[in-house]
Amino acid sequence: MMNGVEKWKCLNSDIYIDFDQINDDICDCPDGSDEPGTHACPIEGLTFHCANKGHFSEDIPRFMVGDGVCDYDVCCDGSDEHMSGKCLDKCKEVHQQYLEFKKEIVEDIQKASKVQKELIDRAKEVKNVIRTKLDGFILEKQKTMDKIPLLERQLKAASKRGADDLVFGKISSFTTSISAKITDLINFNNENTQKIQRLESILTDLITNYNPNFNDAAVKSAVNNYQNYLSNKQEKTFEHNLEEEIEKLNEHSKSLKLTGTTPTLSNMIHHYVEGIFRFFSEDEIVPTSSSETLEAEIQDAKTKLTKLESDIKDYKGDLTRNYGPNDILRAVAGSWINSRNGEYEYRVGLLDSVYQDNNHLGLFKDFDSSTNSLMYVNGHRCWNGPKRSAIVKLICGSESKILQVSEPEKCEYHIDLSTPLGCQELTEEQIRKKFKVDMNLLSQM
Ligand code: MAN
Repeated sequence: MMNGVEKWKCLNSDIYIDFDQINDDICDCPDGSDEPGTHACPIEGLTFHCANKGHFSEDIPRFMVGDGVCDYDVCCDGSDEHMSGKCLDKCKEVHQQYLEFKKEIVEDIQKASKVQKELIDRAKEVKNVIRTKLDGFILEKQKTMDKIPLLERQLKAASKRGADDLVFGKISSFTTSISAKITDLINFNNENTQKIQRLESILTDLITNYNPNFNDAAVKSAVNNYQNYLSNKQEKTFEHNLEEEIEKLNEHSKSLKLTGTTPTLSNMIHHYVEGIFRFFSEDEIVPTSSSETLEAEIQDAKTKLTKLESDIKDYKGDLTRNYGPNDILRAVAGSWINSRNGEYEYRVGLLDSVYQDNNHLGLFKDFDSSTNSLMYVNGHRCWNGPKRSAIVKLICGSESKILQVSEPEKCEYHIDLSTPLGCQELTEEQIRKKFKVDMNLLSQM
């Protein structure tokens, strides 16, 4: 009250103004508090309050007030243009649009959450398979690690015994010499057989052609004896495969180890003393295979170990990788979503690769929870530029489809993918933020 007249006091100063100076489009208070409904006071940070009865109230920037535009998306009651009275209150209609939008979005989320539950179950199974495989690899690695030193000790023992311990090493020179002598003997026998045949043929000629009228006692005696010889002669042939037998003996001796030595006194002492040491030694190793076999087994075990170590590293890495909430992305590995966008055909392989026609845009690297996006890197190199890469943003939708593709930087692709994977429960506040008023549906002003 000033001089008996009711006045209005500026909020942050002692200036008093008349009530009709409020919102009269003239800035009277330095803090702008007399013009909350106009943009007469260009003071940053001050907003205009739209009550939006029947919908949600909003504080809007002052520059939107009195600019001749009905900002129904934020100020559905039209109070931003109250000076001109140009904008009617449309809050009822706007709120109806909002309710329909909310219903649709909630239904989508409910549908998606059903799909998600199934995917999460599948993802758990996939993860369990990986865990089981990893456990198997770890066990196998331990077994292989234990096996290698045993094989190495066997190999050492086998090499110590060496080739000298093989029967073959001891007898091969003798068997070779016997084999040569037998061959000589066979040849000698063959020659003698031929000589006998020759003599028999001479005598056969004699007994056939002699003249019995010549009373030659020596001839008669020879003829009689030879005839006796022929009637008592037994036909025998000497069947043998001695060369083959010798060869078999050689082969067999290659796999035999010497178990005994000539029982001289010194050999016997050596044998028993060694036996006593062996009895007390835990390290006694009896090789079960030849050195060559053991070497091959060690090599195989080492190769297996390297492979197991790399598998374990990969599987452990996989288990710690970000596959989204509840590991859900594991369940969709290998799914592809294709779509033509502009001049190119885009193919998005979840947890795999992204292609633009035949251009490789990147290999899946990681999931970025903060942007709900799959990150793909290391694609084909861009001409005179970096390697191609892609960010696939998951957007809530009941169907899986590519919504849009853009290339904000050369060879860096942004793909919006609608999928149930992108859905999550939303608060009223989040739904409101997503809501856009469809001006075309509002009744004519
Ligand atoms: C191709 C496409 C484009 C890209 C150019 C770069 O035409 O991959 O997206 O921008 O190569 O040279």
